[in-house]
Amino acid sequence: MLKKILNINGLKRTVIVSPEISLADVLRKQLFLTGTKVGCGKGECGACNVILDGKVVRSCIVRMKRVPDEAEITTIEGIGSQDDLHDIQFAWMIHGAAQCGFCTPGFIVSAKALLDQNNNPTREEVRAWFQKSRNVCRCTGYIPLVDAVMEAAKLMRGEVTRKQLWLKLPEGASLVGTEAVRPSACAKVTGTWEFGADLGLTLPEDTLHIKLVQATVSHANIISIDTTDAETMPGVYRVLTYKDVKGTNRINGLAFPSNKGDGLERPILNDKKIFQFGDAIAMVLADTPTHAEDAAKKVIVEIEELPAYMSAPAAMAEDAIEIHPGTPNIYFETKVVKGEETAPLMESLPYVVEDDLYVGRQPHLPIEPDVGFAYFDEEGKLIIHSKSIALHFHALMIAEGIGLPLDKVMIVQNPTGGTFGYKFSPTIEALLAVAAMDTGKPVYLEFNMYQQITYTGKRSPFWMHVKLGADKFGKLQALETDWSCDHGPYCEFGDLVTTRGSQFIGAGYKIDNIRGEGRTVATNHGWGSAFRGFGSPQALFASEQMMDELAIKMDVDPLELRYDNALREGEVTPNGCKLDVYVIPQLLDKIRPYYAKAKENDKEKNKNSENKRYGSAISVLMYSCGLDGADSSEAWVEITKKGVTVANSWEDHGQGADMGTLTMAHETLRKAGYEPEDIKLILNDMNFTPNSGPAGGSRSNVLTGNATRVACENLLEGLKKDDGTYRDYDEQIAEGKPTRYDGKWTAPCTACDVETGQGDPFPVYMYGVLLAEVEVDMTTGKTHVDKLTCISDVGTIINKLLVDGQILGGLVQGIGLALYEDFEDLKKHTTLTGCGIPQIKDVTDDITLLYLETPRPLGPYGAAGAGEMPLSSPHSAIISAIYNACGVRITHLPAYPDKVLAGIKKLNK
Ligand code: MCN
Ligand code: FES
Ligand code: FES
Repeated sequence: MLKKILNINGLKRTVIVSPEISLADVLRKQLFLTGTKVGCGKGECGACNVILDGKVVRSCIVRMKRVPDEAEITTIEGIGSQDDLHDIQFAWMIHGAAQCGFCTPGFIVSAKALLDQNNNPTREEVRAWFQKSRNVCRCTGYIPLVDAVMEAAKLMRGEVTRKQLWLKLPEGASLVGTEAVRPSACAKVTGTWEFGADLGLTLPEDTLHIKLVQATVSHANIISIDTTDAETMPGVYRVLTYKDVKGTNRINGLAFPSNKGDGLERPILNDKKIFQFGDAIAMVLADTPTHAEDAAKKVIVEIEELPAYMSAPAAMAEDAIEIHPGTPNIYFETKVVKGEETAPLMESLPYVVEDDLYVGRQPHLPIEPDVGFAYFDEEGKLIIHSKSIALHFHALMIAEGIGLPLDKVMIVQNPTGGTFGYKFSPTIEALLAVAAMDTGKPVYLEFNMYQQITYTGKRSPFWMHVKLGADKFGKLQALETDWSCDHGPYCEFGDLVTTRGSQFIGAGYKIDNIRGEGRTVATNHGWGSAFRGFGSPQALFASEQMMDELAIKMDVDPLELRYDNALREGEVTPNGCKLDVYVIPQLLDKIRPYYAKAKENDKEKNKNSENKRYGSAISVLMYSCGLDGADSSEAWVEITKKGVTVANSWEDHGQGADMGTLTMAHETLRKAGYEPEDIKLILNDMNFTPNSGPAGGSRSNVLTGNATRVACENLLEGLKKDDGTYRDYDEQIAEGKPTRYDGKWTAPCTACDVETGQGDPFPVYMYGVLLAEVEVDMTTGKTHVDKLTCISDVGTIINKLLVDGQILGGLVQGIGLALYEDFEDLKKHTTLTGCGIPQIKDVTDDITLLYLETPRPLGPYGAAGAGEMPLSSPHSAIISAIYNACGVRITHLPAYPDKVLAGIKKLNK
């Protein structure tokens, strides 16, 4: 042990520490300075950055033996507080730079060190500084962070005042469309927004720490699990296997009726088989995480290894055994049957293109790894705190498996450091439940980044073959599609994501005749979970690429081909239904001048360059808001002495559910004179909040926005006096009238028929067009995205900071999907860097956002959603821009340099 005296945030603190422990652990766990976050724990993300003797250090990799005695340390707590914000924190808020907020303290600490030595940096200097400090953000696309530093520098130089920058709305004004700052921003920028691992430190002393025994192979029969040695290890309380699970030990995957599986493929703790690398086979519960981890190594698992099918084609091979005995590996099929038979048509058409395309297993890479805890409350209810973005779904999906009645399972969402959809699936909820039920004690489980990456779900890869034909006038006449969705071993939402192939291959265009067939395939690679865009990045990559190939074949401009074929008033989607609004031609009109200029620039730059080639291209972005069919959401509101309380389960990944709810409620309630500060929010705690459905499918702004609006309208109706004014709380009570009102909204939609793909599944859609400009290094094959210009139509913009943030973050994940990100190699793709997370150097600082605001008939105050549209097909524009730069078309993502280089070499032969 070492005794150290440290000068932390200006205060002398004495700590007794192990020499090997990290500074981050001492700050967080011994000094409770939880503003410093731990993401990767390996020096890759900068979430843990602090200033040590004037230098930014990643505190997760600084061992205490290396920290000098009397070191001066500044953490986020020393930079400013909620009552006394630093200029950087203030600037971070007004630029919407904290989405989930998990990376925020680390960035602000780095920025402070930079501005202390240079209060007038250039944007390039700021970017270089964040790169050097290894700060990584998965939500924002980085631009708002650089904007915030530049603004903070101006404030610090006295060139502008906070008063000038802070949005002050006149009394009674609407919040809609403004840059009002989200309610959680102040806590996020001060490091006081308490994430799961922070709350974990507040649990009672007898809390048990869980560590998992996980599979190290991808497919095997389990012969035996021997826990004897582990049980005798120091500090161990219990070692649990499937035998200790009181229920069916299965997660309910909510399978479609036509799914050939029963939806109960996924064990909570594996019993007979291992289905994927990382499967949880046993849980050790001990007094400390280290004791649990040491004991987990002593559990002996005897297995018989089986052939592992690591892709859809491998699992579909004739000789492949059934991964889930009794269920075929192809367990769900769906078709598209629209218009005439396409085969004879294709024969007769002058222009036909076809290709094979692949979009892979993109990893979500939130900076906060999965974390949660559980305990029983005084009424005997099991309370599970996690990163769930589907509270009521998840309770339903685990109740039988753990063996508790549904009404005894309550899930609460912790402040969450990003999910990007992986938390649409339950992850550790059932494990926590099993542990709490077995022991009756509070239990805590946190993943490290390796477990986060190897255990949690991934984007489901699509293997697609697409054929598209046009007549001599360039009008699309026929589309044939075939797609296989590799959904990993667990079926949950696999059928649903497969239907996206029928809904979005060819979306946005008038194509009267379509035949298609898609299937969901069980494999032994990482299980498929929702990922932002949910099937549309796969589907649209195929059809957008085919549009570009067709344009080349026809020798027409790809923008004009899109323009000529874009859906117009009254025309129908591949599902045979009308759109909510018809705006794609207008969006193309708006982008046309930018596109023309980009092409000119490419020409100029290519004239003077040999080793670098430049190209640009566009893609149409489009996605739906809602779960298929009659999706619905609920909210309630209550008038109180202090104002109005609004409650819903609009789960927050980081996208801004708090601001969405506040704006929807305020827009309705301001008729009765309520101001934003009169509105209190209760969000995401099943003990209090109703079933609003998951925050997936970009549905919440529309569905929960509408439910919140309806609840507020019902309240106003209940408060209304005969003279048209509204009763206050006292008057309402005095008249014996109710104070609480519910609101529910259901989409007037019908799910698609799996035999034909025909239906009217969604109430609202989001649209965009992206122009990508890239540079390809002809000697290395390396692509850099130089510039993006995106025009979006997400209906009425509810909050400008939120929508800008959604679009920037989504587009940058699209750069990742196109160029860098994958989870394929179980040895290499196990860290943030290994998986290819875009760092600030990988992302252009030149992104222009343009908007068209077409009010949606069914959207609350005309709004659509925004979350997923920007990741629906940006990668297609980037891939086609690479083609336009150097003649190489990458149809199997990502476009790693070696693939591009191989293409260049082939062309040069
Ligand atoms: N919004 C708005 N005006 C509009 C449309 C949307 O102000 N016209 C705002 C909404 O109020 C909301 C946000 O934009 O705060 C996104 O709205 P919506 O598209 O309805 O999406 P949800 O609230 O249902 O959020 C889920 C969506 C999905 S599916 C994923 S995945 C996702 C995402 O949003 N994951 C995210 N955005 C994310 N953002 C962050 N930072 N982290 C994630 O993990
Ligand atoms: Fe320390 Fe990632 S760099 S947590
Ligand atoms: Fe940066 Fe979420 S705001 S990771």
